[in-house]
Amino acid sequence: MFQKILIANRGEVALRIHRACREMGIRTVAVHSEADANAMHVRLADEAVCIGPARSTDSYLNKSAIISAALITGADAIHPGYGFLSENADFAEMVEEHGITFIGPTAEQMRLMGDKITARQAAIKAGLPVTPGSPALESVEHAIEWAHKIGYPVIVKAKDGGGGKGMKTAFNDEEMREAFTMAKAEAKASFPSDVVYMEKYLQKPRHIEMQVLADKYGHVVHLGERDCSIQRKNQKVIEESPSPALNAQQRKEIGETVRKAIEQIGYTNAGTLEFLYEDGKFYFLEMNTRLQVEHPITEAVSGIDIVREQIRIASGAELGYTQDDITFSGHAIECRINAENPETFTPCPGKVTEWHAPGGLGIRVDSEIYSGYSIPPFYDSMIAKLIVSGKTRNAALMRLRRALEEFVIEGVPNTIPLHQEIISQAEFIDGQYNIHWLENYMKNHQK
Ligand code: MV4
Repeated sequence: MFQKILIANRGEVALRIHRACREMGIRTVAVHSEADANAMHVRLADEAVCIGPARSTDSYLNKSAIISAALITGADAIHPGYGFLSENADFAEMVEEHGITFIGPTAEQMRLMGDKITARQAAIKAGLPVTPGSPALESVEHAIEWAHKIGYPVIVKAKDGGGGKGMKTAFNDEEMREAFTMAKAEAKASFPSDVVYMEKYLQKPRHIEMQVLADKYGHVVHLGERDCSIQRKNQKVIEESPSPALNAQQRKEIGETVRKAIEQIGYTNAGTLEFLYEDGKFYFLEMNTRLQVEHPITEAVSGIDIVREQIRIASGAELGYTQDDITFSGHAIECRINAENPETFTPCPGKVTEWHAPGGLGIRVDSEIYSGYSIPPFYDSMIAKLIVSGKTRNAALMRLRRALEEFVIEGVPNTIPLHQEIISQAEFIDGQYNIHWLENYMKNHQK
């Protein structure tokens, strides 16, 4: 097992990784920018190294500074967390070339599953269901030809797209001409490649993702699903597990399909397969080859410490259990609490003058914030994750209502009132929502 792990991240996820290390008897090295000298992740770690100026590109994205910090402190592994370098195959490769273990999949697996087109091909080969789709589109005429084959509506996507950029829907030939031209132009402006392709457009899907763990000996388990449909502008707002849309039989089926696919692909460590779900059917979208923000709801219902498992797997340990050993119990919901202006949703950094996190049975708060902490303006606006669990969805909901009421955050505007509003809506309470629900709701309830 590792003696010392360098945590190549900041914020709550750096704390999350530190906590797993501590419980495993592993020492930790924090890295930080000049703006983060007073951050909680720096205070908790056994050692800390300043890796550069405030801007992420100069610090948390600075590969050689991070690897140098690991070499100087004698760390034998690096955990990248999420965001920053977590899905950067070149970084993973560099880390390994320096004799340090990268806690995650191999660079090769990251490249295969990180590229949308190759991931889609690998998914099809491994038996995962996907939306009907086209090859790369050469011209408007070619696009229209494919749209007729697939049947309207369709969605044109950039090969290298992300965050919804370069995506255009078309419901007929006229719209197709514009969608193709616009998607291609947006792709050219924003991504390395202006290659676009199309898929059948699903109009009211849910976003459901499956968590997997795989060791280096071909053992794979799934840890059930997370429903992440409550989102706006491609940012998840609330996630829950299990999904209110699935029954036990459907969960078992998609779980087994995913487990076999991961086995066939030969992927290792923790990963998440994203699907759209509509009318009882799943469609693979893409894979995240990292730990995810919303992993705690899976931990709550499966009882498995995902970060601990990532570290064990990376060190060469066997999973030591099979799918039949995993049981799911209860229901968990996570609210992402961001420091942002409630009207414009722009980040609002500043000093947190009062901080009191809720507690009690079934409550988990993952946050780097303390009373008197100044949130720097350079990074993501998420300041806390509130995770509640209960025996049933309704019990979790009642507990969530109570916990949001108990939460005290003063000094910075934040999204607690938004969460309170969402969870009081009939559609949310009934679990009747899709990926468009929150944006539609907000459009219709502007103050
Ligand atoms: C889709 C889709 C409907 N049909 N593909 C948006 C982000 C990108 N990762 C994939 N996205 C979508 N792909 C087909 N064939 C709808 C979306 C989509 C979406 C997906 C997941 C979560 C939020 C979303 C918000 C808008 C659109």
